[in-house]
Parts: sequence; structure tokens; C-alpha cells
Amino acid sequence: MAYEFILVDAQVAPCVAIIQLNRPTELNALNLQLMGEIRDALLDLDANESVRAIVITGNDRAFAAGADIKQMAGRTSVDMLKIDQFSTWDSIRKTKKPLIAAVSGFALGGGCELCMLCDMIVASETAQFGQPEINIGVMPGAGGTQRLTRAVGKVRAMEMVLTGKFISAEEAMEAGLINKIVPVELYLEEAIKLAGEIATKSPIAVQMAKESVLKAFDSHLQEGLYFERKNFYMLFATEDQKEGMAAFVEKRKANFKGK
Ligand code: CO8
Repeated sequence: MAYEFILVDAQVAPCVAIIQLNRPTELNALNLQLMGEIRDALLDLDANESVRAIVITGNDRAFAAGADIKQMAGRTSVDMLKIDQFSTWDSIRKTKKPLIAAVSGFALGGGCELCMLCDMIVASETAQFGQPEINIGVMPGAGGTQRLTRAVGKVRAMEMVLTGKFISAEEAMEAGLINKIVPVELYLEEAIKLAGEIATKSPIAVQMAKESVLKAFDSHLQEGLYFERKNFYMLFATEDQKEGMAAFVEKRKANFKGK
């Protein structure tokens, strides 16, 4: 498929795909078309059996500096309601395969929310995270008050959302927002490596496990535990479970086929 604002490589490494946001002169500001392209690419990659993990990245200067303010500026509440841009975000959230954000430079507003929509975040030491919507008279709209609060806790989230101040990669690491920090020349490689490691596991087990971890965010503990248990039992119906456990017993490397 031809895209205008993203670049897609379905095999950047074995079983690993990458989506690169490609609107560099606007610091990858997330206009409606760009978000739609990410959604379409993810639907495509989710259905592609040779892909087992997906990296989403920007460039060294910016992962994404937020929603496209120029596109949004003149809109009314009713326009926003009718455009219903968050159905695109809901579709991205439903991606079954693991998503790893490789972040360098600015991850602000919708950009920070997009990387929090991913399952893991690998950051360069230049990364900066923020929810600066308060500076332009609005507030986060794509999960910034919810996912950020769950990730970093109430007081840090309040400070970021109410002051609009950015936090550094180091602060984000300390707050539990990101998985690791690496030098700028390595963040993409590290993210691809992490995706590659997950891609060697059973894709069905990975899918069930991802779904179960995400369930922790929208359920009470007991409900989440039941959900986890059902997925756990279900995995015993897969060939990958037989192969994985047999390989352990036989002291060899497992060969997972996603069956
Ligand atoms: N929207 C549109 N254009 C942008 C954006 C943006 N969010 N961010 C940067 N740009 C453009 C600039 O206008 C500029 O364009 P031009 O050269 O034509 O003037 C170009 O990118 C380069 O930017 P700067 O010259 O400003 O670069 P600096 O290095 O001086 O500053 C900053 C970088 C600090 C990142 C600065 O650009 C900035 O503050 N950007 C806005 C950050 C922001 O407020 N983000 C939140 C936006 S609102 C939001 O995300 C709400 C999310 C709700 C739901 C999500 C839906 C997708």
C-alpha cells in the first residue's frame, strides 16, 4: 500500500516490521491522514503471518510533537465529535501483535499518547516526554490523563498535565514510563532487537499474554485474574505449548510455528 506520511517495512528483521512516521518538517505532527495510515498499516501487519512484532518510530529529532495543531485550530466541538478521530486510536489499541515505540527527541501530546499506546518504549537519551496541551488551552484527549497516570502515578501525571512541562528520558525511566534508555545512535537498533527477541516466542502465547497484561488496565483484579487464567488454559490447546515444553525437557531451542 502507498502511504504519504509513513514508511513501512514488513521485514526490517526476521518477523519484525517497522512503521516510521515520516512528516519530519512538522516534527511528525499527527494529522488525521497520518493516524489513518498508521491504523491501516497496523491492520495489514497484524494480518501478515510473517510478522510477529512491530516497531513504531519517528526520527532522531521527534517521535511526534503531538496532534497537528494547525489542522485542529479552527475546529468546533461539533466538528471534533463528527470527525471521531479516536475510532482510529481505538483500532490501533486493538493491534494483537506487540508494539514497541522507538522514541528519540520529542514525544509530546498525542505523540506521548501514541507511544503509551504501544506496549513497550525504548528511548534515546535525547527523548523528551510531555503533555503540553494545557499550554494551548486544552487537555490530553487520547489517553494522556489515563495511561500516563497509570504509568507514572498521580502526582507526576498531574505535574506534567497541569504545567505542560516535559520530562527527560532519565526522568521517564525513573518514573516507569519507558523500558530503557540508549544512546541516540542505538535506540532503533535496540527496539528492533527487543522486537526480534519477542518474535522468537510463540506468537499465540505472545498475543494472549499481551491481551492479558492490557486487561489489567480495564478490569478489577479478580476479573483480570479470571481472564488471565482462561488465556493460560487455552494455550494448552496449541502446538507451540507442546513444542515449547518439549524443547525445555529435551534441552533444545524451541521452534514456534504459531499453531
Ligand atoms: N502541530 C503542528 N505543527 C507542529 C507541531 C504540532 N503539534 N509541532 C511542531 N510543529 C511544526 C512547527 O509549527 C514548525 O513548523 P514551521 O517551520 O512551518 O513553523 C515545525 O514543526 C518545527 O517546529 P518548531 O519550529 O516549533 O521547532 P522547535 O524546535 O523550536 O520547537 C517544539 C519544538 C517544542 C516541539 C514545538 O514545536 C512545540 O511546542 N510544538 C507543539 C507541541 C504541542 O503542543 N503538542 C501538543 C499538541 S495538542 C495534542 O497533541 C492533543 C492530542 C489529542 C489527541 C491526539 C490526536 C492525534
